[in-house]
Amino acid sequence: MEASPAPTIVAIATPPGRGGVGIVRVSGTGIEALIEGVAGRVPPPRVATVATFRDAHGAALDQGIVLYFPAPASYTGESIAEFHGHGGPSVLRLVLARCVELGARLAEPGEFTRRAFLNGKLDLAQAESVADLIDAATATAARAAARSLAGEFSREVRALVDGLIDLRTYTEATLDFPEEDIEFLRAGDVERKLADIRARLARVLASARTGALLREGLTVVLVGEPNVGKSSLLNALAREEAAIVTPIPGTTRDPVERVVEVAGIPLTVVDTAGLRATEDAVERIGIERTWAAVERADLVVLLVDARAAADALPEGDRAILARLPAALPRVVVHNKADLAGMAPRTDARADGAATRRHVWLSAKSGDGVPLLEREVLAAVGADGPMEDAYLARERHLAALREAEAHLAAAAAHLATASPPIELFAEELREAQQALAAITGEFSADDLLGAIFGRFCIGK
Ligand SMILES: Nc1nc2c(ncn2[C@@H]2O[C@H](COP(=O)(O)OP(=O)(O)OP(=O)(O)O)[C@@H](O)[C@H]2O)c(=O)[nH]1
Ligand SMILES: [Mg+2]
Repeated sequence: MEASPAPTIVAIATPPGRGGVGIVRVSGTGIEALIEGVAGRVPPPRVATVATFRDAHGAALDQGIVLYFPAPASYTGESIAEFHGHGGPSVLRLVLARCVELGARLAEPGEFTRRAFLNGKLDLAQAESVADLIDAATATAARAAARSLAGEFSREVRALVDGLIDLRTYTEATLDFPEEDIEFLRAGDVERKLADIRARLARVLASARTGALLREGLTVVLVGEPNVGKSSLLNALAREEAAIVTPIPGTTRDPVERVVEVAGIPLTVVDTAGLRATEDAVERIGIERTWAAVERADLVVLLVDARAAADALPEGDRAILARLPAALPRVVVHNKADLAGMAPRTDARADGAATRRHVWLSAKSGDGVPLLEREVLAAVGADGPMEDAYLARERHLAALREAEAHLAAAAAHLATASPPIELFAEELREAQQALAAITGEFSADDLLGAIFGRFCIGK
């Protein structure tokens, strides 16, 4: 895809700081002279070979191992050399400088992986999963990224694309025989095939949605009137005394947050100032910050006192619920269940057209907190199996949703009395294009820049 041979690039591939081993990595065409310049000679392909790394005057810089992967059997598809030396920042910089002296230029973030993509070693979704694996916040997220890297997500997407190509080929043949088109579609079982593809797409989307949660995590904001136990609940979830707890209403002023892992998903839990009308200027600022925290919430937990009437929430709490953005998922926690003499439990209540989940628990003793964790995941649709999640990105979800919309439109065309075949075919084409963008078959340069620019250097 790139016209003239790309320049040789070099980077320190191990993290900055001191370590047992440090690696300088070089990729390009014709890098043999560079290897000779650093290590004295070119080692046999893929054999770890001990060498002394030397500067231009022959003085030793380090002693280590050199590895040579001739094109195309390498990570980037170009020839690669790796100099494994001692992991000190100064010595690695000397080896790096020697490579630059011998004609390499410093790699940009993600440039090795970008070349792997451009040379067809990885598709775009796999390339993205390289960065996601490195950045994975939890073990579950790392496993999901490894699955995407191994190509499981890409295979699913490609299977969908293949199904669509089949359907399009058939439909477009129909366009050549306009008189018989309806019969043609019926004979080809087009309706059932389309339904199959849509069902399959729905499954991929569900796995990808869970995967996006694994990658991005969720922000859960605790709100409620003063003294209901918000700070106690944060501490129970975080299993540490993160926020100050006192019997004095209005204790918390600044939001306090902790990241806790629930079922592999990183949850950022935010404890906030209790909501009430107040003359205290400091408390008022705290309350403003509570509402600011709500703006970035993926889910709100409203705490109420379990001793208040359970079926009708108190006026103040109903006002808080009414002020939350309508689409924001919420769970109501009836805290201090111990004082109300109630056992931990959950319940669902009608909330307009939707249902609202309620949990009775004791933040002080921790009884019932696991019930809340489960309800939080269910409220955002993250209670599905994690084993088949793909570590998807927002970009992938958007593409899958776009494809879903085009296929829904295609199905609607097909269901009419005389289906407009051209419009039907066009929807299929657009659905295919949206899906193909995931694996990078149609991708603009600026998209590639945005994706690879966020990688670490040396990857
Ligand atoms: N018995 C019992 N006491 C609780 C429970 N949860 C909180 N408390 C007590 O209730 C009081 C207030 O708790 P906090 O966690 O500070 O309440 P808050 O909602 O953060 O209060 P503000 O920061 O003032 O808005 C403290 O004395 C807690 O020990 C509970 O589940 N059971
Ligand atoms: Mg508090």
